[in-house]
Amino acid sequence: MGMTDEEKFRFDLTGFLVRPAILSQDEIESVVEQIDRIVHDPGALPAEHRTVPGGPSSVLIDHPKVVEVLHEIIGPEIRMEGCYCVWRKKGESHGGGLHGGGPSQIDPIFGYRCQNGRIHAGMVRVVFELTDVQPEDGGTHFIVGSHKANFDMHPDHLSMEPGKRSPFLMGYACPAGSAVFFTENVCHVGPEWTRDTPRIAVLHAYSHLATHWHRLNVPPAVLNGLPREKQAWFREPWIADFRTRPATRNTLDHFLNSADPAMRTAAGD
Ligand SMILES: O=C(O)CCC(=O)C(=O)O
Ligand SMILES: [Fe+2]
Repeated sequence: MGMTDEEKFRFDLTGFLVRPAILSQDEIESVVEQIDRIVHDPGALPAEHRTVPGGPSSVLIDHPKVVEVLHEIIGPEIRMEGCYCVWRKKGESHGGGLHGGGPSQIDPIFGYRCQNGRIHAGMVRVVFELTDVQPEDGGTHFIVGSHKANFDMHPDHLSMEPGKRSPFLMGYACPAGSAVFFTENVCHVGPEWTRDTPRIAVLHAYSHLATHWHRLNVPPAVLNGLPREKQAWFREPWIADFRTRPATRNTLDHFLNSADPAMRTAAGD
């Protein structure tokens, strides 16, 4: 259980990590079918499945092969704070070019540290690739090591033009159903997709239980349609309630045993 020493070494060195093929063929197919409908025919879906992480895609919220990594790189108490899916056609990109990296890691939301043999990352994204990906296809790319850079990203390393790319820019090859973890502070890009068939992926953001960067954008119908143990991943961002003796800890178990709504301020309030 947990990360191997090699995975820890790799994540600390580069700022990202691929866990290949963690999803079953059935899981891949049902999430791909849901995203196809979300993008092309949302009316065919029940309201609680019309965005991720509802319906079949809810399997990704607390996938054990993801949670065990997040516990080692963020900490024991974590929450999920955002997600979206992509159906990216040839020529489309995430937009905005290479972003992140450098001294902005000082912000505790993104902060990356390693001390006493433990990684403490701030926000971590997980990309669930639902098709096979080769580096030249245009999956997420990273300027490796930039999550620990002490100087601003140098413009010479920010080009995505072929022939002018940084030698430190790295993508990945992985089979459908893989999870790609990266610290939000590593300089990264969602490049132009180059393949004829689309990039189909779900992107989650996870944080320490005490922080919250993205305003919740999951529609109330989707959140309310999740089983309680999955709603718990969207619980309010606090650690302890000192009005009780002993203080109440905002653990998953506490949420499951209480009547707290997942979030008091769901999108659209
Ligand atoms: O589209 C991608 O591959 C990367 C997306 C991205 O940069 C982000 O979600 O922060
Ligand atoms: Fe990004």
